[in-house]
Amino acid sequence: MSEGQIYKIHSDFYYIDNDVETFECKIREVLKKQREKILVGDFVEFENGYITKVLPRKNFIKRPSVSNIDQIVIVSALKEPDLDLMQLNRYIALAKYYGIKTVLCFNKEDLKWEKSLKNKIIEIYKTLGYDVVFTSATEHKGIRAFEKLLTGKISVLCGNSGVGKSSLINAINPKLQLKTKAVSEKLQRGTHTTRHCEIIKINKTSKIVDTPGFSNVRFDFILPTEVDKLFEEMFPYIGTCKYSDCLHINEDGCAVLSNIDSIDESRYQSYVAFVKEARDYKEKIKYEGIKTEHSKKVINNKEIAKISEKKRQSSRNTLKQKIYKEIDYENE
Ligand SMILES: Nc1nc2c(ncn2[C@@H]2O[C@H](COP(=O)(O)OP(=O)(O)OP(=O)(O)O)[C@@H](O)[C@H]2O)c(=O)[nH]1
Ligand SMILES: [Mg+2]
Ligand SMILES: [Zn+2]
Repeated sequence: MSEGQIYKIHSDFYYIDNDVETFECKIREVLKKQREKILVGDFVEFENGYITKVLPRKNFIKRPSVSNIDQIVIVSALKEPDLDLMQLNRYIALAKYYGIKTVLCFNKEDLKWEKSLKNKIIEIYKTLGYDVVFTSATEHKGIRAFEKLLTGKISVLCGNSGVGKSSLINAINPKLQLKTKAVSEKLQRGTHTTRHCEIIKINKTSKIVDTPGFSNVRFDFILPTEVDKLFEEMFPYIGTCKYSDCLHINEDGCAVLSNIDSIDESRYQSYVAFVKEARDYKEKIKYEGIKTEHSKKVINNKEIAKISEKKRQSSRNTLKQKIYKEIDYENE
C-alpha cells in the first residue's frame, strides 16, 4: 500500500504523486458510492492501481474544486482588464469564507496605469495585513518576489480571465509553457483559457494550481448578518452594535457606522453590495418557504450551510434547484 496526493483527474483516471514518482489509478467501487467526490489535492492510499482510501482533508475550495491547499493567490491586472476592486474584494471575502490564507498579486505593471493606484492598493491591503506583490509577467519584473511568496506551499491562483495567471507561472518556469491568450481573443466575457484544475510543480519546493478562478460567484449562500465576518476591518466592531442582527448599513447605535472613517470606502461599498446579494438570497429562501440550517461560524470551511437530503429530493422547483446548487457543495 502506498500514499500520495492526487494532482490531476481525467475522466475515470486519478493521477497521484508521492514526491518520487507518479501513478495512474482508478477508484474502488465502494469509494464511488461515497457522497463526497474525490478532489485534486486529496491525499489517498492506493494499491495495485486502485485508490482504496481518501485521507481526511485539511481544507477545500469549490469552483475550482481542490483540497489541501496552503494559500490562495489572487491575481489582478492593473490594466487590461482594468483593476476591479469590487471583484478583488469578492475573491478576498471568498478566501476568508474558506478560511484560507490569501496573498495578492497585481500584474501588468509594465502597462500605463494610474500611478496613484499603487499607493491606494498598498494603503488598503497592506494595512489589512496582506502580502502584496506587483509584477510584470511579460517584462519579468517582480517575479522573484512572487516566486518567494509561493515557496514550500501549494498555492491556488485565482483571478479574472486575462489578468495573466498562466503567464506568471510561465515567467517563473518557462518550461511549463501553459497556454495563454490575448485578452482581445477571449471572445466572450468570462471565458477562461485555463479550463482544468491541476497541481503543477513550479520548482523543487512549490506547487501551484492554475485555475479558471471562482468565476461569477455571488454571496447568495450566506446570511446577510454573516457578511461582516468576511471583512477583517469590521472584526473589532462585531457584537458591539446596539442590535445583535445589525447589518451596519443604516441602523441606530451601529459601531461600524460610528467608526466608518477607519474603513476604506471601496471596501465598505463591496461589503454593502455583498450584503445585498445575501439579502436577495434570504428573500428567495423566505419566498420559497425553504427551511435551511445555517452554520454559526462562517470563517471555517468545515461549517457551511446545508439543506437536508429529504428537502432536496422533494424539490421540483427550478429556483429551489438553483439555490441548492449554489449553497450545497456536496450536491455538485
Ligand atoms: N502587458 C502585459 N501583458 C500581460 C502580462 N501578463 C500577461 N499578459 C498578457 O495578458 C493576456 C492574458 O494572459 P493569460 O496568462 O492567458 O491570463 P490568465 O489569467 O491565465 O487567463 P485565463 O486562463 O483565461 O483565466 C496574454 O495576452 C498575456 O500575454 C503582463 O505582465 N504585462
Ligand atoms: Mg490561464
Ligand atoms: Zn452595526
